[in-house]
Amino acid sequence: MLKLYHNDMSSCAQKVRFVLAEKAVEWESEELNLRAGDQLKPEFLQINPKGLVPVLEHDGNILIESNVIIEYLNEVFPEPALLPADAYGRALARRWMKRLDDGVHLETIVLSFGIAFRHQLIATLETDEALEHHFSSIPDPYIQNVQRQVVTGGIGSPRFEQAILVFEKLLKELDQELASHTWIVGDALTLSDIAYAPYGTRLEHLHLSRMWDNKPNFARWYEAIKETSGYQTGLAEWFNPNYLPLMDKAGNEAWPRIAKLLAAIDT
Ligand SMILES: N[C@@H](CCC(=O)N[C@@H](CS)C(=O)NCC(=O)O)C(=O)O
Repeated sequence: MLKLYHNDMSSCAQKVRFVLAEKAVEWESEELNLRAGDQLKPEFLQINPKGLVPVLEHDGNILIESNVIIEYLNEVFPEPALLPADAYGRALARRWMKRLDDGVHLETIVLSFGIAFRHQLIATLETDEALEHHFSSIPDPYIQNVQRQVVTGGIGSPRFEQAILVFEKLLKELDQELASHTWIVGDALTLSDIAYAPYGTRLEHLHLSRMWDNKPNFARWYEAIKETSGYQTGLAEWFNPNYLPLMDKAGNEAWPRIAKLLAAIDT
């Protein structure tokens, strides 16, 4: 039995659903409402004390961490292979995936909450006390810290600047990498492409695809990955129509500040 605890718009859950779709495996869905705090309820904290999705349950074993989960799925369901046949290729794919855990994902939280999700939290929780209660119930101190800064300060928060810097550097490097091959580590789709797809998507949903107007190779890669059936089944079919207009509108409003930050990086 394969059961996924997930959320429709969660970037880490998106990559797991993408892999499940590529592998054409059946799975049972247990969806959590993250804005309602389902992930912080005692019954879920018993499953993942970090209070985060995705969680995969397979034959009685619990797995957390999306990159670990997709590697596991790739081993347990070997067809189609989603890592290169050679050890060096696999090392390259893992290096790119590690980078997500080393900071990119945290910066995505900064962008998403700083631009858009803060509005949902502020509207739902209403008072400073309720917001503080929300922050202090987040088990991971890093996430607690970034949420506190950017939910409160929004795009004016100094923490926001760092996120733009990290993404601009990442997109430039990916653009360079993709100049010489179709996918991130060669000419076949791998877990590294699948792991990065949700981050391009998050930027697009936040009206930030303008960040790759000057990065043609990344733009080509992103359009190609959106065409895959795994993307359609694992991501697009789950997009939440209640989130998209807010993300788009708030992202559009944030653009002048972001454009200024980007111009400062380039000079
Ligand atoms: N490193 C973890 C990160 C998981 C994570 O941050 N999950 C987010 C959704 S993408 C979450 O559950 N957030 C809960 C919240 O927003 O409170 C992974 O790769 O699985």
